[in-house]
Amino acid sequence: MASEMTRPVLLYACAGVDTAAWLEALRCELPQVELRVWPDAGNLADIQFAFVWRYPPGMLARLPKLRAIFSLGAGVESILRDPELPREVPLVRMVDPALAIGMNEFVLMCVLHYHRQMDVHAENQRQRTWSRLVPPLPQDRRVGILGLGELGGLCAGTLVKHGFDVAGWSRTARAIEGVHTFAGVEQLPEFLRRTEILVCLLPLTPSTENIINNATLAHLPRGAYFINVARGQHVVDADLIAALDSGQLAAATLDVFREEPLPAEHPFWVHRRITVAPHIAAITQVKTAARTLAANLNRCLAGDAPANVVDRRRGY
Ligand code: NDP
Ligand code: OXD
Repeated sequence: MASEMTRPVLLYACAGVDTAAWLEALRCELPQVELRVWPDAGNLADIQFAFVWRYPPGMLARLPKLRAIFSLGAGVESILRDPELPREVPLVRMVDPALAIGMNEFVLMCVLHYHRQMDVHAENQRQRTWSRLVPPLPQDRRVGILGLGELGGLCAGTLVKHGFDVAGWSRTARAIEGVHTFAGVEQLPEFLRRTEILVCLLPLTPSTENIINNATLAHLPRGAYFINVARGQHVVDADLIAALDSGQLAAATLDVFREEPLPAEHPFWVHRRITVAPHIAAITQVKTAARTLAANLNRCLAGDAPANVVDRRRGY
């Protein structure tokens, strides 16, 4: 094993997660690496790699020998907002099997919930109404996914396997077997017009912020459903509530919010047609993600470029 002097140093600077579990897993996956925990970082010039989530902005700019920044999460908009984010250092986002499994399960669960009209049955239960509704066949149910990347692409494929009529929208043209694909702003209205259950799985960028608003919601067929598992800033909250109150939307499941935790006074908590989940659609799990991080860091140590580097120009 390399001596203490020559061991590469990884700085751990993650907040809001189980740090003890992470440190144990990282020590196990990366025995050749010295692990330091912010703010107890020692000589900052020793640090070559950083693993971050909700870290203090400006911190990374103080690490002169930084070679790569690894994000604990898949969405990196908060890191990109750091005004002092080192420009030349690759920023790597989390692409991990457990995240994909979690998102796939959550989206499938929500789509099936609305497809089988469980929201209507819940309301009927409150009214003590026995009503045996006949759901459409899945091939007659049009589901649309905004974002066809690691997570959206997987969810689209799963919904196809369950027999749904699936479409997806991305920035550049994509081909996924069995999925009707649309790309670019000019094709967004056409995509929305055919979408009865809309799922948002876009990254948050200047082009996607506030994308769910009065104008876009108006393109959906009346009585559509909306599932947001991306970021709260994709949605104009007041427009979403107006669409639910007018019947343009039948119901929505929201896993992400502009402010998290969702403030106690926020109207989403008590809206009859909104289901709130506390940002749990897909959770970065220590067991698999530590291994993913280790594999990527080892690529760097072997002189290769890390996988899943964020394109700073695109913003994701
Ligand atoms: P990817 O980067 O793999 O995919 C992003 C997709 O969005 C791509 O298909 C991309 O298009 C498309 N896209 C980006 N910008 C635009 C645009 N302006 N117009 C149209 N399409 C666009 O991301 P992931 O699938 O890994 O993750 C998506 C998001 O999910 C994350 O950014 C994060 O915010 C959220 N997330 C939420 C979690 C939760 O628990 N709720 C957990 C994990 C992630 P193209 O294919 O052309 O590049
Ligand atoms: C993520 C998230 O981006 O947890 O990974 O939302």
